[in-house]
Amino acid sequence: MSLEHSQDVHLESSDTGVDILKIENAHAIARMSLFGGHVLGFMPKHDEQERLWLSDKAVLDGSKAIRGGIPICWPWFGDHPSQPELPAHGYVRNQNWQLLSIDEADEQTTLRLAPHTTLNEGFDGQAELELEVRVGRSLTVTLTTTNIGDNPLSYGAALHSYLAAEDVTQCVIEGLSGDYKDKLDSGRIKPTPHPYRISGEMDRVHLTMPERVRLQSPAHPMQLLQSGHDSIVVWNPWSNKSQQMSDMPDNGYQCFVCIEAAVTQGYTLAPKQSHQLQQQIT
Ligand code: TA6
Repeated sequence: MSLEHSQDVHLESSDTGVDILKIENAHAIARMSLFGGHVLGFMPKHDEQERLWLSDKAVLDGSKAIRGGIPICWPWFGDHPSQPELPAHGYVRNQNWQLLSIDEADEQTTLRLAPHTTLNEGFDGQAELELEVRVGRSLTVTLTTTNIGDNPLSYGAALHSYLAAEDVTQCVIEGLSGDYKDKLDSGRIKPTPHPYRISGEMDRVHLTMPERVRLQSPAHPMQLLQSGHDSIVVWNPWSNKSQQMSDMPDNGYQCFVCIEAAVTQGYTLAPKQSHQLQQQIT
């Protein structure tokens, strides 16, 4: 189905140079930007609680990645492993995506999108990339990478979800265990804290792959189900870093925590093989 014939999906605005789609059905309201293939918001109708945080200083003119929502990090996570001058988190969040299809069913509205190109400096793989966004009582985001070349390819990725919180210090993360790499302490390996509270800057790569993680908060506990990941990243910039980011309010750190389904250790695809990275937010 095309946008012109859709009941659930409409072009809400494009006056900032970025096409914003509004998706509404009986279960939820969501918004996404075609720039970056970027989910901006998801609000179930049963509790009318927004699940994603979007910076009110986010740049929505296509000149830089959008701060908040669910940035798509691909084909690397974080800094490029050998070319640190290249953009962090790869390049597909910084380009226009094409809406491939819309499917409208009783339970959910499903959009499929693809980036303008998967080729750019820093990655020599021949890949197809597709994003599926399912809006229903839950939000399910699936990033599928397919190796269409004749050689193996390795890549990294993340669904860099900014989860909304009224007061992040009132939140507790449940479901993580084992060790994590502390990116704020030269990648030192440390044990997961219990209870897992957010009380300062954190940038952690948890090396376990729990399917289910919960973000307990007074307003609206969230359940995160993920698959295809090799790690879960937990990030909050806290106050100093928030003040240093022009697209982040000074107190922005109080209103979100990133809990990301990620491929941070590298995943290798044989020719013609596909891999799916998925996160469901309820
Ligand atoms: O996912 C955590 C992280 O890698 C942090 O190191 C921090 O850089 C964050 O991503 C945000 O990155 P961005 O490039 O979107 O500002």
